[in-house]
Amino acid sequence: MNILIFLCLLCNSLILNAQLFHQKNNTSVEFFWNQTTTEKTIPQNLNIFWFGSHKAIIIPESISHTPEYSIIPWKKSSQEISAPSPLTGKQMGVVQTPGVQPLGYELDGDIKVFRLIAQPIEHTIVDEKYSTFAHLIPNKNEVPHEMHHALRYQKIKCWGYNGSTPGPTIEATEGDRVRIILQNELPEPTSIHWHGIELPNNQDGAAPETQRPVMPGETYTYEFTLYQSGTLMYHSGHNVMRQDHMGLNGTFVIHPKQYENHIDKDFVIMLQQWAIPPGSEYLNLVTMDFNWFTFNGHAAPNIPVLIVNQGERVRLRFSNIIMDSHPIHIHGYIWQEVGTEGGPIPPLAQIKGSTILVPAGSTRDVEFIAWNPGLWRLHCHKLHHIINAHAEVPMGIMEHGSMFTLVHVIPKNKNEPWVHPKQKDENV
Ligand SMILES: [Cu+2]
Repeated sequence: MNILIFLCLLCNSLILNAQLFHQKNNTSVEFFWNQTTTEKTIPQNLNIFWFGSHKAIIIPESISHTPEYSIIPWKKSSQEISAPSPLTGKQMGVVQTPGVQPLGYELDGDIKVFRLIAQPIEHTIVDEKYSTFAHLIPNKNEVPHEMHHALRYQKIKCWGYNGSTPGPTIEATEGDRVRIILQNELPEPTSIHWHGIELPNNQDGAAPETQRPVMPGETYTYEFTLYQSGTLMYHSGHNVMRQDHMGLNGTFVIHPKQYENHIDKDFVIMLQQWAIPPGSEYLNLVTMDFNWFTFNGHAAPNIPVLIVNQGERVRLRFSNIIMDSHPIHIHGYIWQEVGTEGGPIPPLAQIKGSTILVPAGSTRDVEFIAWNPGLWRLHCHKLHHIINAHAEVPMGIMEHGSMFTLVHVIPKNKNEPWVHPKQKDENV
């Protein structure tokens, strides 16, 4: 497969939707253009031509992302990328971010010190080799496989923190003093904005308004005290459209001073979306036609199943920094909206539902008691968001993809008949 990128000589931008993905011979090529395939003939040995209103130059993919040619370099070829900070993988809190390594901290006196390395990463969104939930589905329920759209493999060249996108969840407690040391291994300047956090202006990470951007190779230190609690976020505060879409975001959980130990399972799910031209590992950053949607950087069927025991109190924290809203729905339960990025919602104001809309730039926390055993779907209810690469799938029976996973509520006693909690009350 010979993938080429088109660079417009007039508007000086990459024509990212126009991607050659198959070269039949020297002169006839197929283009993917606004989700339709057209065939064009290009004179041999000519690498400049008109494509619609764009005068385009064809650059082979092998050199299109090198510093000499690229407008959007993913990584400088000479760049050294560090291994994730040794604090990565160190579980020191109580929340789980399935699919993302936890992040521990060091103590400097009373200050909790976290380390984030912003860096180019190669990240696998979905790997056709395995499914996290196929083994849970009874064989007798399977539709003949030939009727299915096949699973597929999708890797992306993107940016992340400490080797992952989203970056690791930062977990601290109201009243803590935190220090976050950012190391920039990106090919361009960056900063981190602490989204929703009430802090001094010079710690807000809005470069260049409140700080000089952190140049490639530089390290920068943020330090502030946490005066609030809730599910908050962090993301790039410089060249935001590109850097956030490239994957530079994460969740920042601040527990209340009086820790709520009534929560048995506390999960963070960060919502992300990507536009990936067919056959490519590079992101299209200039379209709003997203075709991959992920929970914690993974698409179904690779999103970890959330495993809880019957009777446990479960909290799900959804965080969403990117540009679309996602209505996340659960089967078999009515949950309660208990928090936003503004903190806990007073009990009398909590709304019940089975779907929670998570707007762009917001977080939503829901809670439920896992009374109902079984396999329950948890997914976005924008239906294009539960299909992988929806622009190119054939309309067969399509495997669920993108923002789709299961909550597996393990029964206390497998042989017990199903009982609704209200029924139990009636029997008392
Ligand atoms: Cu969605």
